[in-house]
Amino acid sequence: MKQPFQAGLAVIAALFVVSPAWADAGHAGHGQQSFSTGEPGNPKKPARVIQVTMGEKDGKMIYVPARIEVKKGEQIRFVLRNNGELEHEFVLGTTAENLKHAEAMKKDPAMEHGHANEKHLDPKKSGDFFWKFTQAGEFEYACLIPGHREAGMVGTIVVK
Ligand SMILES: [Cu+2]
Repeated sequence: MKQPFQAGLAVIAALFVVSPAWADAGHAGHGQQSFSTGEPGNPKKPARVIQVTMGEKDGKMIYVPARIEVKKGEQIRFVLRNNGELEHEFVLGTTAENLKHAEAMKKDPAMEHGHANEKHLDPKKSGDFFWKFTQAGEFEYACLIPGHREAGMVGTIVVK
C-alpha cells in the first residue's frame, strides 16, 4: 500500500510545480502584440460597420451573424451588442490561438483582458472596435469565457 500513496504525493507535488508555469505561459501568450488576423484599426479612417449580437438562445450561446466575409486590406468597425443575460466576449484570432487562450482562461479565469483584438461586454451592453484585416484566410471570433465556445459561441471570418 506504500507505493500508491507515494505516487499520489508525487502527483500533488507535480501539480504545485506545474501550476505557476501554466499561469506564466498564459500571460506570456496574452501579452504579445502581434496578431495573425491583421492589426488594430484607425478610428479616423473609413471603416465598414459590421454588427454582431451575442446572447443565449434555446440552451445555446450564439453570435448573430455566425459568419462574416471581409476583403483583405479592409478596415472593419465591429459594433457589438450583448443581448444576453451573461457576460460575453468577442475575441478575434485563429482557431489555434483561441483554443490556446481558452485553456489559459480556464486556469486563470481572472486573467486580464482589453487587448486590441477583443471586447468583453456585460449583459445588455454595447461596444465597438476597429480592425484592419491584412491577411487572407479563414479566422474566427469566439467567446473564451470557460464553456461558452463549447456552447456555440464561435463564428467564422473569411478574408478574401
Ligand atoms: Cu460568452
